[in-house]
Amino acid sequence: MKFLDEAKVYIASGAGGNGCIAFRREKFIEFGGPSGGDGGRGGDVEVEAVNGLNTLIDYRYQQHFKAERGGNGMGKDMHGANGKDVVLKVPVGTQIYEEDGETLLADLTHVGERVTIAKGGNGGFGNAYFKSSTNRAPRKANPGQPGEERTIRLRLKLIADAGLVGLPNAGKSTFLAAVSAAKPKIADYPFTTLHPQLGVVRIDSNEFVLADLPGLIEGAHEGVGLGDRFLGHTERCRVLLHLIDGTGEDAGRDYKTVRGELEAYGLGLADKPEVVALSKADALTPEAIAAQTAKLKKACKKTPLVLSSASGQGGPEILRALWTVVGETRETGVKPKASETASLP
Ligand SMILES: Nc1nc2c(ncn2[C@@H]2O[C@H](COP(=O)(O)OP(=O)(O)OP(=O)(O)O)[C@@H](O)[C@H]2O)c(=O)[nH]1
Ligand SMILES: [Mg+2]
Repeated sequence: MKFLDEAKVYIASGAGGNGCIAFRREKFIEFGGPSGGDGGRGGDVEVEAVNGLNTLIDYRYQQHFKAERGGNGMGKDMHGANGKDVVLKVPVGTQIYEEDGETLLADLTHVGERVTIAKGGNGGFGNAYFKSSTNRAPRKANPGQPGEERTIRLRLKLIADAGLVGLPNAGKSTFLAAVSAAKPKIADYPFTTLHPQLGVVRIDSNEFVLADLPGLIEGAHEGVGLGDRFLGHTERCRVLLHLIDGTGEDAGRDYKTVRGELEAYGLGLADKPEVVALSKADALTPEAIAAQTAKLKKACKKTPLVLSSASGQGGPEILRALWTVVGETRETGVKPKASETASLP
């Protein structure tokens, strides 16, 4: 399935049906009186978060959604039918913005959450409504009210508990593949991963969701490489797993490059709890591991874990370290802060 995390959609709710002017005319019924029914209500446009979706790709192909118009009222006191609602199904984690891309209208974070973003117009009253003791034959009916039209932007921010960051080729996808059932593309060239991918990880009978993200390079915040647009997906993560390729020249420098990008992105990414690990340990001699670990320790000011996705070394320790943070925030119910200021390009 193709991945798309931003979409612009035009929506319109249904107009209300018109009220009707009619009089009851029947043999032997002298003063039948007004009998024009009311118009039906126009359909709403709603957005619902559903299970089993993880992309907004559907909204690349269909970008216009119109709810049905309410039916007009009719004679014999017949009420017009209400217009059908339109429901846009989106993945959990979708935020709805105004057209400007800055004003947040809604943030759908649970399955089944639904918001109405355009209300249908009310139907007009038929002349039966206007009858009174002084006006027994009103020739008046209301037109239905118009629906709302607007353009909205949908922006998906995946809901993962932990996010993988690092330079391209650091072994992020390999780690995700090793610890979950996800099958990300893995290859020894940079930017193998072009969009985020999720995997469910199990450790000591606990479960959490880990997201693999495209690699970051120096200048990503200015658009170099794939830029930092996918970093938005880590905004909701509770913890980041930062992998540094042990076979690189200087693990400390590589660490700082990625940290620099996290800081440049802002929105609190740099303040999130972080687990740091030196990857590809199986390809290194013990001396090289010691040297790289020392450099890394100096840069990140804590002792990095050592990982080899090939041999499995260090995997469980990393997952436990991640779970310590994820489990804690889950218990205390601390919700990762969803940014309200993020803007679409
Ligand atoms: N020897 C060894 N090689 C590894 C290990 N982990 C990853 N690699 C290799 O490193 C290369 C890059 O791995 P990926 O998992 O695609 O790296 P990535 O960080 O996802 O890279 P991008 O998606 O491009 O950002 C692949 O050729 C992997 O086989 C490891 O633990 N040991
Ligand atoms: Mg990858």
